[in-house]
Amino acid sequence: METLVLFIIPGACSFGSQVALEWTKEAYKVGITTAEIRSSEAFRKINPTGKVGALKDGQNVIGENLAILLYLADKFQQNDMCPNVGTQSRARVYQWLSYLSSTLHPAFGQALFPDKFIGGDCATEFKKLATQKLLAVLEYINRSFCTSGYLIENKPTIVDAQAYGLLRWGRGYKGSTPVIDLNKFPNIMEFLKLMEDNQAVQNALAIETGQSVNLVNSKFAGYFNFGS
Ligand SMILES: N[C@@H](CCC(=O)N[C@@H](CS)C(=O)NCC(=O)O)C(=O)O
Repeated sequence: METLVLFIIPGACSFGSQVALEWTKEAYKVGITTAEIRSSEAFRKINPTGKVGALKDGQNVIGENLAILLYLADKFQQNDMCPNVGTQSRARVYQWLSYLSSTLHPAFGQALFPDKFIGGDCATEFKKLATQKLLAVLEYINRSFCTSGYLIENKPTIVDAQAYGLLRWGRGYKGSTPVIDLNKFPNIMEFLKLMEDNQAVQNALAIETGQSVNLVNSKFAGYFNFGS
């Protein structure tokens, strides 16, 4: 079997898919993309939108993190990263993955990068409204955790992996000044810490930042060489 390859940007929404790959216990590589790579013909064959995450599994190529997470959960279901099909918990997985992708991700995008949406005099007002919307979304998430501290079950699922990758932006996107005060959301702060106790999350963070020498129980098989 060809080694799985996940294409990412450090600090981006591809993080949840990285954590899920760790949970598969299958050998995998990570391709750290640049804008140039993402606009190349070769990459567009893997994900025509030019975005990360994007997964290559032999002849199968998958774009959209929601789809990658479910693909991995289905293919490697023995690894217990997702509740069984037909259960209430599995339905919650669909619900949450959809909410994270359709609502939380764009809410951060609009609050963090208002100038991608509007210029001139309206930009300040847009940023204010976008930040209010983000706060409302975070309030909802903050009150949605189970007593376990996770979103679905008493152990982390692919939903928690994806939620972590996005919610960490509340601390500041890639080291920038935070656009909101995360202290207003104590359950989210606890959740981020809880996830950081997870070995797969620690491994994925190290791989994302190019520090893959300190991995524990990981099947990471190295960085994908775009020149080959
Ligand atoms: N709906 C997509 C969103 C993907 C997306 O927007 N990815 C961003 C990173 S968070 C990206 O690839 N940005 C790079 C670019 O636009 O060039 C998903 O959840 O997979």
